[in-house]
Amino acid sequence: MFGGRESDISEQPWQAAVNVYQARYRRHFHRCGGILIDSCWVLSAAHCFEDRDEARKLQVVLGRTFRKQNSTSEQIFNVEKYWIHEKFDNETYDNDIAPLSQPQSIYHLSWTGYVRLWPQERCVPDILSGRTITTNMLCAGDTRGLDDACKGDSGGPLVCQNNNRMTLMGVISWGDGCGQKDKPGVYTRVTHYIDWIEGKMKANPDF
Ligand code: 4AZ
Repeated sequence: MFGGRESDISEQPWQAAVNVYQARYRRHFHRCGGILIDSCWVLSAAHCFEDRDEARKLQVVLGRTFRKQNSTSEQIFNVEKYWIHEKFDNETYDNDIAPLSQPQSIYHLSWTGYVRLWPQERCVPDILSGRTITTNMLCAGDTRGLDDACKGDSGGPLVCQNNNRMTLMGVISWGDGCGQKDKPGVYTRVTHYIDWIEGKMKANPDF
């Protein structure tokens, strides 16, 4: 994260961390963020799993406020299976979304940046070093360059308060550096994937 303020996990209970086991060091390492969206389902970003890690090496941690600090409220789950979006494009990060199933039984970085959604007309390649921006992406940031997502946050949530409910709008995906003035972070536009995610969940009802 860049800027932001510290927030306790009880304020953002859907925040998850995804860790990967590294045999060489015989322990898990933080890979990405994640979002608990249903009792056995966590959403993350597809680019977090580009090297096609085996699902059994993945671990999801819920209930932890600090990535490297155990907490009495934490729950650690194994991952049974995960799905990288079929159309994930590893050049542009289009369709950067991946649901993980059966978190059952690390690290959590919870923060509340005051980032705002950027109008789509300002979410253009010009402000992001010419990189492609597709309609499956949305920009959010703080125009002063104070608060932003950064390395290790990918897969984590962008939530908005809507009619008194917190609504998941984005999955942290990429950016041109972190916390630069007038440069927003780029997020996967979750509303474009509701049917796709529900399809995965319905096709795998045992989770
Ligand atoms: C990253 O490397 C990353 N400022 C995520 C978000 C942003 C930059 C980098 C946005 O995971």
